[in-house]
Amino acid sequence: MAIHPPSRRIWWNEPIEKDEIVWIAIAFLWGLVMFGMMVYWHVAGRQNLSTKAYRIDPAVYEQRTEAFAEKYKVRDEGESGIPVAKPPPGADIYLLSRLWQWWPVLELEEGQTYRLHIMSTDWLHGFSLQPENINIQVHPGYEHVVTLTPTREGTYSIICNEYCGINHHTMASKLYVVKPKKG
Ligand SMILES: [Cu+2]
Repeated sequence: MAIHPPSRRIWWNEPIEKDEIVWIAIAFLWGLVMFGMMVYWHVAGRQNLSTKAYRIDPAVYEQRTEAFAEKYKVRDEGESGIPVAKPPPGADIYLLSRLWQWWPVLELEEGQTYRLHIMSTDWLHGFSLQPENINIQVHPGYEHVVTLTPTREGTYSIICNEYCGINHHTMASKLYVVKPKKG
């Protein structure tokens, strides 16, 4: 209770001021603009991906990823010992996220198109490709599929950008993009 109650008890029951109407209209119109921008960026933006997602049993996905890594393994990654898979151009490629790693490491060829599958087998993780700033929220139980064409050779970093527990900060990996071999 205020120290001095308003003199008119029903103080709010009066016409809205013109200024207030103007501000409400501006905010509403801006909201519509931003809503339209979501659609616009989805089509014309460079970061909002058109991903597809399918429900899948994590155990099945794990098996597929293991078979994929075994088939295309070219070496082991230095410190972590995670296999590096180098699939042929056009292949379906599999990446698995779990506490606290990305598995396997991928090596792709510049200018080739791949279908990238990503799934988490435990919690929510965030696929973030740096320094490109491509982000995909990785939900457990859903296989996310993105068509991807790396355009520049180099070593990219994959980090987890959804907090997923005590070792979240260690959940980092690499993506290698190499020039196609001639001949
Ligand atoms: Cu994570």
